[in-house]
Amino acid sequence: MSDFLSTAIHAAREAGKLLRENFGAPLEVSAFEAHDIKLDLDVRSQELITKLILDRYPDHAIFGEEGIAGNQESKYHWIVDPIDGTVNYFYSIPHFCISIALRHGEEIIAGVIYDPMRDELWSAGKDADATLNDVACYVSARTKLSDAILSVGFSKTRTTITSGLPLLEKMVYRARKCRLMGSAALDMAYVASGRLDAYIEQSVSLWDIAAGKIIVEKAGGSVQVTDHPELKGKISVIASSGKIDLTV
Ligand code: LIP
Repeated sequence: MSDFLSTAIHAAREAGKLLRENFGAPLEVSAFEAHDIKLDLDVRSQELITKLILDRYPDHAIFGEEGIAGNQESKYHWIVDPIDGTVNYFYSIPHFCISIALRHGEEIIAGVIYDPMRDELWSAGKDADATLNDVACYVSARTKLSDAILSVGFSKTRTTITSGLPLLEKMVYRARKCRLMGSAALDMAYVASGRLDAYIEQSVSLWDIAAGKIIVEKAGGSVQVTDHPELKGKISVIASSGKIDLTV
């Protein structure tokens, strides 16, 4: 395993310990928004991940949900979501994760997603297969939308909820089931493990999906990422097994 991957795995597991220790405890809230919550713990988790990565690679850059650090001129950028599923975490819903990806130039070359509550760790690299807890994982083999289970995300604003509802309405009649689970990265990890057939969200950030992209692709799936037409810096994502027709 590359040292990049082992560094990301170590950092994700250490941040996972921090999140487990604080799960269910009173939390410091930095911001309450209509459809989002920011926690002080988001910052503490990213600070821990940043320290562990930059201690190993002092000349690299960190680009995370809670800010940037390190040498931003570096070709190596670590893309970090220190708690993906922060609202779930705040409400003591045990469905959240840490997502860490490494991008070299424009290419994502390593990805790690860690669910500390179930102790499930997905990883993949340019020269490493997609694995769940060190066992190879693959996207689902289902080929019919009527047999599929999909996750649809609505992100954090009225704009994205309004644009997401018609998509959900279309899919909920055609798929076996649709889910809204609140963690983009875990949704992508579940696609890579065949638990979900697809995950669709029209406005997420790079840190939500960077690790999931390489993990899904190395598990045999496909990930389409496009710039959001209206929201600057936001992206739309369709991660799927690549075996079902979603264009209904
Ligand atoms: C979350 C995403 C989720 C989206 C939420 C939020 P966060 O990321 O994983 O898919 O629907 O609005 O953006 O903010 O918990 O890291």
